[in-house]
Amino acid sequence: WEAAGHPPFTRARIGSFFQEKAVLKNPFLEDALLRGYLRRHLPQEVVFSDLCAFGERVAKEVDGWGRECEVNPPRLVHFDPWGRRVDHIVTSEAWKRMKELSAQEGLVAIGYERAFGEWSRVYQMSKLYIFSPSSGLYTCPLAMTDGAAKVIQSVGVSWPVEEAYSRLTTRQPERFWTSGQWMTERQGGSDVASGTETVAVPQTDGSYKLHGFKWFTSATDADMTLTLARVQDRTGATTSGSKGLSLFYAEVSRDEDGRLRGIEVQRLKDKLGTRQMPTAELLLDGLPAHRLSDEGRGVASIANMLTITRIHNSISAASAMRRVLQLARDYATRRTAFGKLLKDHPLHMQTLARMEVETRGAFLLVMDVCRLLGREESGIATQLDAHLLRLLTPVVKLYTGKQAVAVVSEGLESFGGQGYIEDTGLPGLLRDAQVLSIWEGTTNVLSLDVLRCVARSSGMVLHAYFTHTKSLLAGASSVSSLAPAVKAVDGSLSELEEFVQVAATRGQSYLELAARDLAYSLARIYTGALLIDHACWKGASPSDTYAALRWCEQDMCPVATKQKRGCYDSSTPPLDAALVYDQ
Ligand code: UCC
Ligand code: FAD
Repeated sequence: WEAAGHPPFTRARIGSFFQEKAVLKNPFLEDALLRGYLRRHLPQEVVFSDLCAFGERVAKEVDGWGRECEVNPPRLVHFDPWGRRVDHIVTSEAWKRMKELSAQEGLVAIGYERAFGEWSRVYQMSKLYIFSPSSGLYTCPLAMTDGAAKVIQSVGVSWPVEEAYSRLTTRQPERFWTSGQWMTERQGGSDVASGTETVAVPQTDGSYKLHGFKWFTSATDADMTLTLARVQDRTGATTSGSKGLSLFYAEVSRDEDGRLRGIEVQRLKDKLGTRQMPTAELLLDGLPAHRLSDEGRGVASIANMLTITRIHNSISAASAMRRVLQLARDYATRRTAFGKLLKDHPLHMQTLARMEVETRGAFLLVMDVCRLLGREESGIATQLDAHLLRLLTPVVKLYTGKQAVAVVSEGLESFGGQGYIEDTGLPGLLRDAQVLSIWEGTTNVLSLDVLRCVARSSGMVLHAYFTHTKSLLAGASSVSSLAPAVKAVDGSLSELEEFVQVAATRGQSYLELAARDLAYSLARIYTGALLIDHACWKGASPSDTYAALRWCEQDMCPVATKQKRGCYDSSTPPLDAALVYDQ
């Protein structure tokens, strides 16, 4: 080596080729469907310029903060140097900047200012959709904050929650509050009615002190929370089950010595993802609180929060799919394999196109639910709208939560090995997607919620579903390019109607076994109709038509397919159990 004239010491020669990374461009300008949807429904210049400017900020500035939240996760300091218990959750500067930004940009406020009437929620959620994958999971506290504001609005904005409402919905960063949502205890997150042990001890001034243990509390640096507890009577007894649960409002505050009032932070959770955000176990030891619901109406009252947070969850799911696609399609213009760019390999494009179809479907489904929410909040919802909103909220949450994992996982593969490399930021997208089907109601629990709302409405929600889906299809009857898609949705809808009729004659266990497939069928058929409807709009593009046709090629009514195979018959559960526990 030295004889060849090289110096004795030199840097390693590692070659001259370095792959260019995928570049995040303005997520608003990069999203043809989002812009098309807004051009169709909310074509205000002020909305476009706000979303465009925000998109630019997200790409240039905020995305970096999101990354900082990931690499600098929160930590818990239990004691001060002198041994006093302080329970400080130390968060990154970037996390704090997210709070300021959220207020300034009106990410909660827009939904309550209602400057765009029935379309205000669509506007708000479009902004969150652009923000979500860059937000360092700040969309989680925002979801709960929005949900808390909604609950307060529904119980009445008066003492003791007047001030809280104004802080949750303000655009002033120094006044802005976030809220927690403490429902889960060790015995049960899904079965809240059986799992809640927390008791509320009445105080002489009409307030309460809460004693209990909350097993999962996210974004625990919040300023306030809504939570569930059982009111103790004079003898200290409580009512068990759902009828014993009431809804409480509590502020998270500190005493003169800097100690949390009535709360000990047991520990922070060590999580697969969502690491940017603190999730804690909390001992409530005399937390001062006010009852917001009538006694025993806790679950029904917090249901308003669940509607909002489940819609936020769906926005995050659609947005994670969109983000990985935006990056993947950019990467495909930069990476060469077998002599040509990835974008010039038809099989690679087919893979991305399939992801695109899923993403478009998810987007239209969630935006339609936002549209319905907006109509309800503007006081113009028909009975049909109200039924659809109730039915489609669990449907959109469970469907998009699951699809996000599949699409983001496929998206990671489209970067090859780099998709698996931590500091590209890509693996975090997959980790964070995995939670979307767990919190705010798991897939099965929400499928059962669908059954319950069908039963409690005596089938009216399904009637609304069939009526509206048919009306969406009717608008496309004369569009020949969409005929195969219309035929497919129409056929699936008939199969679904048939299933419903047969299932109604069977017992509850039959229905429960079919619940997940039923929810998937509801999601796929309705989404097919939405894609068709969007493709019929006069401003639609050929890609809108193509996406509708592609979506409708899949089995849109799995519940009918599986019913024909006898999958829900009483012989199935023992076979399933035997298979699972086969030794
Ligand atoms: O996970 C959580 C926070 C995570 C962080 C936030 C992320 C947000 C997204 C961010 C994106 C980045 S908080 C924990 C969430 N936990 C859950 O979602 C619980 C899942 N379990 C269920 O949903 C169950 O179905 C329960 C708890 C609702 C079942 O309780 P009950 O008491 O057994 O249910 P009932 O008896 O069916 O319902 C009691 C009342 C009824 O009203 P009435 O008495 O008037 O008939 C129901 O109609 O509550 C009403 N109700 C509802 N109303 C129940 N569910 C609903 C609903 N979904 N909508 C409207
Ligand atoms: P379980 O209820 O024990 O469910 C276990 C499994 O059983 C699931 O697959 C479920 O689908 C299935 N299952 C349950 N019942 C049925 C049934 N009847 N039929 C068929 N299948 C069923 N909670 C809060 O209150 N506040 C928070 O801020 C919060 N933050 C969270 C943050 C993270 C990162 C995570 C992971 C969770 C958080 N949670 C929070 C808790 C979350 O809401 C619960 O974990 C979730 O609701 C599930 O409850 P569980 O963990 O008790 O599961």
